[in-house]
Amino acid sequence: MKCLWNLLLLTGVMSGLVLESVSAEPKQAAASHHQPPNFIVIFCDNLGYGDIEPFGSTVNRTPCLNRMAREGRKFTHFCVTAGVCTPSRASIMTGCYSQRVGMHWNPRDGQVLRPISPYGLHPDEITVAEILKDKGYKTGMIGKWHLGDQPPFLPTAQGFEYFYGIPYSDDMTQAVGKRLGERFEGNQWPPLPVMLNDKVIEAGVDRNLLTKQYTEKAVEFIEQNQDQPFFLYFPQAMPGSTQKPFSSEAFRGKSKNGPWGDSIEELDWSTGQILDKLVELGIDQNTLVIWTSDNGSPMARNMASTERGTNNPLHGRGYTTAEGAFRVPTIMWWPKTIPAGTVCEELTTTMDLLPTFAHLSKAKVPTDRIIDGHDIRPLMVGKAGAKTPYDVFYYYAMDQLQAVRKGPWKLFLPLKNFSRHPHFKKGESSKPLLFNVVTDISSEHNVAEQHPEIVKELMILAEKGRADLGDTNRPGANQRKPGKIENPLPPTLETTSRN
Ligand SMILES: [Ca+2]
Repeated sequence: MKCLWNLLLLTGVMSGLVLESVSAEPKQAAASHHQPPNFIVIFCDNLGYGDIEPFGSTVNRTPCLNRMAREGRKFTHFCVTAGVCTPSRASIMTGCYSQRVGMHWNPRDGQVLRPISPYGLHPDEITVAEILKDKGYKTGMIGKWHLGDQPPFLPTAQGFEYFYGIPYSDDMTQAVGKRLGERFEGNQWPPLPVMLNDKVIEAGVDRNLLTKQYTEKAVEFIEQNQDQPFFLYFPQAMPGSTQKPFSSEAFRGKSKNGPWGDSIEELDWSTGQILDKLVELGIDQNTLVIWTSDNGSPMARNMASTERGTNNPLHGRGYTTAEGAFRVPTIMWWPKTIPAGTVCEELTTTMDLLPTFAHLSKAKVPTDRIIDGHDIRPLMVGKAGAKTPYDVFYYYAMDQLQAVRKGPWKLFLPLKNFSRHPHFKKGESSKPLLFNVVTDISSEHNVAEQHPEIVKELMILAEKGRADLGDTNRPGANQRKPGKIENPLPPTLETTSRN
């Protein structure tokens, strides 16, 4: 018996050795002809435009992302739809503005969901995961969800067959909740819950290990599903919203940029693990990997510093409607399909993933509702002369429309008041500011007076946006509602085991 096992093992090892070098090609060829592509979306948290080397960082070392950019395509005008987490994530999942799906603000939480919120992404919304699952994809999500921590709103209720991660932001710990007290019902917040599917499996997690553990789970998911089409949504927790981002021992204290740099260098390592695994399994030529961030970095008080991330050379901090908040560093990688070492400078957004993935997998884009994103396949593959599909793009802060972009022009609208603005202080009323965000990368030159006709055109487009998506104290004609439940319970080991 023992001999037989040894023989089997030996044969296995030998055939593995022999086949390793040649097995990649047949699998690639078979996959590309018969199977729709796999999708992997790596979505970092609060990582700024200037935080990685392909986008100009000189302090954070990112060799794997450099390679990804060398072998793939950089998108330099790729936008999210909000300067903060929850609304930005609602868009990448639904292909819609967060104002469309009611995830831009709610009376209990404000602009990002807090633990035990009765609100979440409405179960009737169709996520990209649901579209792909219906086409036979294996769908998995690893990391930070932040679209509702109650059972009807969890990833497993929104199209993901597998979920490993934290249902909200990793800075919403029990200790932080205790300090908040009554605010956001902070005193009820449980220890940070790690969930497997719809159950809490760990309460109070060591955040230093998040990137490492998430990466191991991601590699496992890819290995397990290598023979079928899969969609892996991988929203990383780091660098995130804490003062000092977390990293494992191998990275802690190793960068030239403190905890922020350490966490970014670990994210870079994590990306390398994923790309290497795809190549090793011979499925790289049938897998589209998109690497991006959910919004710009908050940046230190001294904006020349990089210790809390940087959006330079773009203007402004995360959490606002600045270019630095909305434009995120993006790389797309799909060997032999996406042209290596190229750059797309056309406006594209996270809302485009749903329609584009639907087309690539031959699924249908929902037609019973408005979807704001577009099919950007021509821009992805570098088709000659391909242009942005956007006639207009809106920059909202919660329910307030603050800016509008058309072509190279971004107009900040005149506002009587606002809670936060990238160009004006609280208490000031803002005047129209017009920037050419293509030629004036740092939004330094207001040319509103030189181009009154463009200001006028953008004001008309703003009014169109307000009528559709709403504005302060004014509902839009085509807004849908968020999900809401009665009596939400804290996600704990006890409550979720009762489900
Ligand atoms: Ca964020």
